[in-house]
Amino acid sequence: MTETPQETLANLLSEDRTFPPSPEFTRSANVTESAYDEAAADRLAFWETQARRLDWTKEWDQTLDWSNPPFAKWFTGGELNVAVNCLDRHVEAGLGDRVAIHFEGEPGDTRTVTYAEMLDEVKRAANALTDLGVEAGDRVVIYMPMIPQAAVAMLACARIGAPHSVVFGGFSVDALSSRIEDAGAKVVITADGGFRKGKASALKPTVDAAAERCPSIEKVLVVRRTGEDVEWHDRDLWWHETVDTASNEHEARSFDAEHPLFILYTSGTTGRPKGILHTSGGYLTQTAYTHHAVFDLKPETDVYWCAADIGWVTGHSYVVYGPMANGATQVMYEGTPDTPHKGRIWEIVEKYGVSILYTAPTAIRTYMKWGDDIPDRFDLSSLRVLGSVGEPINPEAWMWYREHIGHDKCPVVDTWWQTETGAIMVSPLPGVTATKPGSAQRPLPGISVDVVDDEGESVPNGGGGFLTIREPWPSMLRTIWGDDQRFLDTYWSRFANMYFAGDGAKRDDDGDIWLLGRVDDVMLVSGHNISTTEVESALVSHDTVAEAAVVGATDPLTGQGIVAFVILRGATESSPEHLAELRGHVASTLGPIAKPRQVMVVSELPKTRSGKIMRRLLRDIAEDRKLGDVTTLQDSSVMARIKEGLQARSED
Ligand code: 6R9
Repeated sequence: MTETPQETLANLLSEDRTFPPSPEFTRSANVTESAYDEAAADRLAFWETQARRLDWTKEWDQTLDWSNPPFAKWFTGGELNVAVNCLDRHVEAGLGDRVAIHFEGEPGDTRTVTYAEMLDEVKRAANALTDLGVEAGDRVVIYMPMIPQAAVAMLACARIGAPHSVVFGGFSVDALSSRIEDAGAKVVITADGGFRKGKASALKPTVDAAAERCPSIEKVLVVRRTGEDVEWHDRDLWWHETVDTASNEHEARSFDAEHPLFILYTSGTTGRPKGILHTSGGYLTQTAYTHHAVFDLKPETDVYWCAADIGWVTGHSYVVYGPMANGATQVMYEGTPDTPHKGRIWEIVEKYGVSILYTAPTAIRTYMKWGDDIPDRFDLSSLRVLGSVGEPINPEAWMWYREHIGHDKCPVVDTWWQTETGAIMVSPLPGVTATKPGSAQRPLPGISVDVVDDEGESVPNGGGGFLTIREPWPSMLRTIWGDDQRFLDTYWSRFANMYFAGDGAKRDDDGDIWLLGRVDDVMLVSGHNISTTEVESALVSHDTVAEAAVVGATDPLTGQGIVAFVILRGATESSPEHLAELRGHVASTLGPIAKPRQVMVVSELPKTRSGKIMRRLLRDIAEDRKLGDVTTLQDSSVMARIKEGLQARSED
């Protein structure tokens, strides 16, 4: 067989629209072009400057200890308390009356929590946890709805140095108990339930079942949210009887910069979950800096809203730690975006005058599908920065976000990062970058990201390859909990001296970075490596398509054939002519090599809690195999419904 020379990853999509920031935005921007120069001149000095945003009780001796790579230590010898940095220091600075959280419950109940109130509750919760026997180093699992007590619980753990592990409230008994077990958690903090899709959705029964299986659990602390009946066991305590009655005096002790702050389990879209370990000083430095730089937060005037669940890393870094370290005022919403109507998100933006909105492409595509007329009904003029995270954002969705939500005046920042990176790594800076629809563009100041080929050599502009990180960064994962070897194998073995993120990427002619999806999902068609992202973006750029997911299915002729699953805009049925048109549209946008072999219309796609499409499950369908592990699906019944729908249609 002859080896055909092969690009690492094909570069098929080209985009020439750019949107520079307005001169007014640039004039008052938190960060300017000089940040890149400053960081390039001396990366470690740059991060030291950023670390000084925080209050340290003991100065560090060394900025970075990289003597035992890839096990990094940042700000060694330094000491701080993360919760004090998020709360006490703002209150001490006279900002106790500033709103920390505008809480909006799904049923319409609201609560305003100031920084002083937040601090008071965190101190009580810290005392309560200590009374339950939780000591520094002990692990606490948090399994809660999106209510202020979730943030209180996380900060109370941080305050006493007990690493938390937040498990997404939609996960099953299996997923919850395997995480409790792996972390060896002593206490679970939960709620009776939360409100979703217009009704109470119970959480406590899942914890009850998990606690039966997990002997490490000594106590379960339960917030009363829905008021529904719950079963009660000896290990259970009500939050309102325990935390509300605890003392609000609590002296916080300082912890080493490398003290574990949290473990967050990620399965990505494949495999056994990995407990990603983050520590204190470096993590808080980078989340605080990036939140300041990428969202241009003006804490006195902005109302910030990151619409992510706390069970996702985005909820850790950009709901709790980054924003609170910066003294932000934010919105927290408990429920689903279509309850009680499809304008709920925009109604909340209007109600609180949200100025910075951070959400995921999957949500943006859903709002697009629901129709432009919905956001048009609300006053969105308070918005000034829009962010995206979680997946590559298709140029079509990016433009819609810019036009229909940002009314052409808000910079859109597409932020690339991972649970493992802890904080944003690649993103435009809103006052500096001329943005391009669909591109995450440049590594942030102080971050060395590269796109390399198979051999680990940087690809030239116009080339595609693997996204890697060349230098350690403050908020990097420190290891996989309890499994250093897996940490080495997973992230540091593919290329020498580089962290490999698992994502494909390309550089355009200007050197800007475009993310192309997980390399595990890359399709090999007639000797070309084709990214799922580009084909999906081509499909979504057709007027009739709201969402698309493509997979490579074994094909006797081409190696793999591209099979596309599409959700239509405003229709559930298609015709053979329409499907042919979609295939032709991809071929004419990207070239004949990317033409899907087959297009199937579906009404839903299998997604994780953060909206990532689980393509391996779709591959199972495309290749007609038994379904693999579905434990991290946001909605585990969706696969059955997709299969039924496809069957019904093919029987027509
Ligand atoms: C923050 C978060 C990480 C994976 C990552 C990549 C994808 C996230 C992205 C993006 C393209 C972006 N991803 N942001 N892809 N553009 N702006 O999502 O963390 O849940 O660990 O997922 O998400 O594939 O490797 P996590």
